[in-house]
This record gives sequence, structure tokens and C-alpha cells, in this order.
Amino acid sequence: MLSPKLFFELLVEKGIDFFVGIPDSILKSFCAYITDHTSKGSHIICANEGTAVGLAIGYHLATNKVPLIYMQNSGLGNAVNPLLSLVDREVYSIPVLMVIAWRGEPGRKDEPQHKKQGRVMLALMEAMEIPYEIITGNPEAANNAVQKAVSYMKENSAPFALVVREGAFDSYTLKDMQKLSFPLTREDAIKLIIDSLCDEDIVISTTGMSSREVFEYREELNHGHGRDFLTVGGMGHASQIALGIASQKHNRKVFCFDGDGSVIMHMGAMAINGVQKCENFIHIVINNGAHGSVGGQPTVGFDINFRGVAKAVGYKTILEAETKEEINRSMDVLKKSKGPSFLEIRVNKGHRKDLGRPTMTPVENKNAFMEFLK
Ligand SMILES: Cc1ncc(C[n+]2csc(CCOP(=O)(O)OP(=O)(O)O)c2C)c(N)n1
Repeated sequence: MLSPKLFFELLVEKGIDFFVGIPDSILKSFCAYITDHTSKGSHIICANEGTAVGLAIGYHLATNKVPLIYMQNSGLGNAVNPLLSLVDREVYSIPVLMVIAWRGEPGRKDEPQHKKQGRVMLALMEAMEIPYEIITGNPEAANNAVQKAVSYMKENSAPFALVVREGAFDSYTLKDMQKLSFPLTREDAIKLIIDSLCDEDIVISTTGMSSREVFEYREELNHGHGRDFLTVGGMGHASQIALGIASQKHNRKVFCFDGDGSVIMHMGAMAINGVQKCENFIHIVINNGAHGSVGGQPTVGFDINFRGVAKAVGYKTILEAETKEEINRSMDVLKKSKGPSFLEIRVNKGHRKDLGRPTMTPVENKNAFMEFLK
């Protein structure tokens, strides 16, 4: 296996010492190593993979050096536009080194939302005419791949990708882990909210552990799974899915369980949520200040004022909670008030080690959910 330290040093040796991206579980150890071994200004965890490309372009323009952009392959979609319409050789011809985690690689077990993306991943790179090497965990091969990437970028002033296989990196645990002391975890908060919902209430949950926790709690309660739409992929889009439903089902309350990282990823959605004035739309952001589902890398969730944003864009009822009592009180208010409403719940990082995964397929989930909406 490849040591994150060795890989990091290989890059730095070649003058690549500016890192931007969005964390991912396959790159967990590499991301953690970067976080622990770079100064604040040389590692920026971005809003989404597209904005990461923007930052990388700016860095190159200012320094004439090659930036590194890391991402999960599901984030490639966010990055395609700036890659093809700015970075590309036929436009500004910017050398950037992409490190892309290969979820859903054919032949490996993975979740439904990763399978297609994993299968078409290399074809996508080829269609974009971005050359790549695969990082398997063999240190010598990694060295050669980095060497090849650097030579290519130098000669062509164009992007190159290193596609990282699951299990390629040795484990490295984030040292710079911010300790939080909120009374609840995300799962505690989710359970309290679900306990206070009525039978007809609609739930849209965000990508990652949130949806898995919703699924497990419904299982435990014997509620079936029709009341929830699990946004298993498409990180950052849960609130717009919720808004789309709320705008058509005026007599049902629609609760979106969002994450800080997910909201930040497509924060513009909040502006649309605020301005649409859907009275039955309730946006609950469970803020743990981290990309908790993929290794706990920080977000700017505790550095920004989510409630201030909600107010500025026109949400009507805006609440915050940390304790069980505050959540219960907030839910009582939300049930009575006219939306769009916003509740921020601050929680600790972390999840149960034995947390399962949805046992229904996405299509089964969709069918049960559409039946519930009727
Ligand atoms: C476009 C895209 N980029 C990256 C990922 C990988 N990913 C899955 S969950 C997650 C973190 C979500 O963070 P947040 O919304 O704060 O929720 P938390 O996991 O902390 O509960 C990330 C980065 C993804 N699924 N899709």
C-alpha cells in the first residue's frame, strides 16, 4: 500500500504544494495527511469540485505553479464545466493535477449510486481528453505516475489525472481533529426529529451517513421506507428536491435533513428556497462542522452564519438548537409556523461503527416514496 506521507512528499518534491478539493472516503488518509502537514493558505477544502477547479486556476495564474485538486469521481460532474470551458488546452490551457477517487470500480462491491459513475469514469476522462494514470497502492508505480503527470503537464500546459483505487492508501488518522462538546450527535438529532413528525410528513435526507441513519431508524420503528427520499448521490441537491416536492404538495409538510457540507456545496439553492416562499418547506441543517461521512475533514460550517444566510435570502422562521429540549421546542414551532423555515442543529462529529446501509434499491425507495406522496 501507498503511504500518504510518501505520496505527499513525492508531490512536494515536484513543486506541487497547493491543495484544493472535496474530501472522499478512498482519499481519507491522503486528505488527512494534507490537512495535518500544510499551512492554512496552501490547503483549501472547497465548496464543491467545480469551485475547487476555480481556485486551482487562480493559484496557477498567480504563481505559474501546478495546483492539485482532489475529489471523489462523483464530484467530476461538478468539475466538468470549468475543466472543459476554462482549464482545457483549447481555452486557457492550465496545468492542474487531479487526484480522483475511483468509487464503484467495476468488479468491486459498492453502493448503487457509485456503480454507474465508476463504470463510465475512465470513458469520461477519455471523452474530456484528460490523460490519466491509475494509482494502485504500489509506491514505485505511484512514483512513475507522478513523474509522467509532471512531464505531461509541463510539456502540454494541460490537466492530468491520477485515478486512485480503493485501498490504495495506507491508513493515516487526522491529528488536527477539532474536539466538539455538543450534547448530541447527528443520529440523536435525526431520531428526535423523526419522533416529532406526523405520519404524512415527507422527509428528504442528504447524502452520506444522514440517509443511512434515517433508513436504520425507520427500520427500527417499523415505519417502512416510503416516507423518506434518500438523496444517496447528488450531494448538495437535497433541498432542491424537497422544494420541488413542497411546491407541488401544498398540504403536506416537507422536511429536508441537510448537512453543513452539503448545503455549502450548492449554497445558491438556499437563495431559491428563500425566495420561492413555499410555506410547507422546512430546511433542517445538521451542522457538525465537517464532512463527517467521509473522514471528518472540516467544513466552514462553524465559521459561517447559516441562520444569517437563511434570513438574508428570505426564509421566514429561523431557529437553532443543540439540546434535546431545544430540538423538541423547535419542532413544535416549525409545525405551527409558515415556511420557508430553517433550523440549524449543531452536533458532534461521529457515527456508529455498526451503521448499516439501505437494504432497498433506490428504485424501490422511489416507488414507495411516490406512493406515499399520492
Ligand atoms: C459531488 C460529491 N462530492 C463528494 C462526495 C463525497 N461525500 C459523500 S458524503 C460527504 C460529506 C457530507 O458532509 P455533510 O453534508 O456536512 O454531512 P455529514 O457527513 O457531516 O453528516 C462527501 C464529501 C459526494 N458524494 N458527492
